[in-house]
Amino acid sequence: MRTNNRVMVLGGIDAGKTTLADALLKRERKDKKVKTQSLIYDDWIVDTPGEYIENPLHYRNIMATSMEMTHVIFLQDATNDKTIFAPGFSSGINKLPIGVVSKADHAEADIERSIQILKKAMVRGPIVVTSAYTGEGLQLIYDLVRLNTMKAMEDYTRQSDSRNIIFHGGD
Ligand SMILES: Nc1nc2c(ncn2[C@@H]2O[C@H](COP(=O)(O)OP(=O)(O)O)[C@@H](O)[C@H]2O)c(=O)[nH]1
Ligand SMILES: [Mg+2]
Repeated sequence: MRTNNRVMVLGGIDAGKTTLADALLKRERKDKKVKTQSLIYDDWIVDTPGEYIENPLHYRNIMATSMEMTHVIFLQDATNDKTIFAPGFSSGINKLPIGVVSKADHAEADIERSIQILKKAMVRGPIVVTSAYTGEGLQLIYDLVRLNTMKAMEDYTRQSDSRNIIFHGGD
C-alpha cells in the first residue's frame, strides 16, 4: 500500500495484533510461535507486544512511538469478554483512532459485545469488524489508514455500504 501514513496496533495479549499486521502486509511469518517482544516496525504498521499496554511502565514508550504515527488501531478480540482499554482510553493518544474487532470468523466471536467494549474505549471514531483468517474487513482498514482527518473517516464510514463498519459518534 502506498501511503506515508503509519498505524500502531494496540491490544491485549493474544488479541490478534501480529496476525492482523501480517494479513494487512500480506506477509507470511516464518515462526508463528515467536511472541512479539518489542515494537516491530514493518512498512506502515507498528506491531506492539500485548505486555506493553497491559503494563503501565510501557506507557511512555507507547506515547513516544505514537508521535510518529498518524493512526492507532485499538484491537478488541471478539472471543474475549474482557478488555485492556480503560474507558476513554483513545482520548489519551492524540492520533486518529480506528477501533477494530478481531477474529470475527471464530465460532465463539461475540461481535456486538466487542463493539460495545470499543465504544467505551473510544470517544469517537470508526469501528471495523475483521478476520485476519478470512480477510473480511481488511480493505476497510486500508482505506481508513489513507484518510487524514476524523471527518474524512466519518464521511467514508457513512457512505460505505459494508456491514463491517460503523461510526461511533460519542453516543
Ligand atoms: N479464529 C481466528 N483466530 C485468530 C485470528 N487472528 C489471530 N488469531 C489467533 O489468535 C492467537 C493470537 O494471535 P496473535 O496474532 O499472536 O496475537 P497478539 O498477541 O495480539 O499478537 C493465535 O492463536 C492466532 O492464530 C483470526 O482472525 N481468527
Ligand atoms: Mg504479537
